[in-house]
Amino acid sequence: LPNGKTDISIIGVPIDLGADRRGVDMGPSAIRCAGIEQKLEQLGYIVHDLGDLAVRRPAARPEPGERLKYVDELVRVNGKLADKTAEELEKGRFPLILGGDHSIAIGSIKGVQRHVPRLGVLWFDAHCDANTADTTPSGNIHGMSLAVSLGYGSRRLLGVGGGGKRDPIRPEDVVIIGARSIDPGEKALLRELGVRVYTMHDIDRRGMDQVMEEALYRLSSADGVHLSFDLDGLDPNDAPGVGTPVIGGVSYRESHLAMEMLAESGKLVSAEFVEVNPVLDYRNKTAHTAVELIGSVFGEQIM
Ligand code: Z70
Ligand code: MN
Ligand code: MN
Ligand code: MN
Repeated sequence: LPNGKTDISIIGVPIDLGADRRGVDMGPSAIRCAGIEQKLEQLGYIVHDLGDLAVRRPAARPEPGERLKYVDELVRVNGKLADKTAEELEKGRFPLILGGDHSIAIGSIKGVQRHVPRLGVLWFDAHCDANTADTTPSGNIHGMSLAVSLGYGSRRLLGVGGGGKRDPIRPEDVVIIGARSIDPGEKALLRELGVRVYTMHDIDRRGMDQVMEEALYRLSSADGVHLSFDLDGLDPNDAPGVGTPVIGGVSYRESHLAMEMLAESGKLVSAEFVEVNPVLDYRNKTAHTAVELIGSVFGEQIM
């Protein structure tokens, strides 16, 4: 059991404003339909489904060229998520957050940081989400969440969850796995900070087992690890229901191995699964895959 806990709190965040594309707001429903509660109960956990955070849909579309689209509502919802995440940890429960787009990592990580002074982050993604308002090609805040957690980005986003009171995540406590679509500004920032990015090149060359072994070794200096799992890290053949499919991704098998190794590490304190888009899916396949991966994260083994 991760961190010896027996109770899991599911928090849904049905938001797509950070992606500025409809569909991922239905991610929490899709993952519930795919049987997350039954899966976790079969594994022996006590599951508390807290339902979904309330999200308001702004009536106005962003101006063309806007660099922080829907920032007001995203700041508000992420503040609520930080509080809720911290509250569940306070009760001794494991927070399992269902997105929603990847901007929700801003709030979840801030909330976990209140309880884990030196938090490590395992960021599984085709992208690096390390843009700022100055480098973003899209204005979409889901492409900025990791930068914010590292202490880079707009004042508004950095202030989520009483931002200033906690140090940002240290660059040496972050690993990215599965990257294959990185913008020039992201590359520059990640290189400057020395964040370890395990690209598809590394996975093909060395195998997922070696990559994960090294990644977990790097994270072992942290007090605990937060898993931020963007389903688009997987190959689109295995996970077609995502907002931004990128060819040449991590396989179903490799991703399971990664989650099994993460479970064995015993370092996990919190997790989120994001960017599931049932509108683009085939028979809820991506949400079912998410549930299988969550099983592995919580200790499910083949035998
Ligand atoms: C691009 C941007 C992104 C997810 C797309 C894409 C970011 N780097 N993240 N899908 N999950 O607009 O910043
Ligand atoms: Mn992402
Ligand atoms: Mn992504
Ligand atoms: Mn499994």
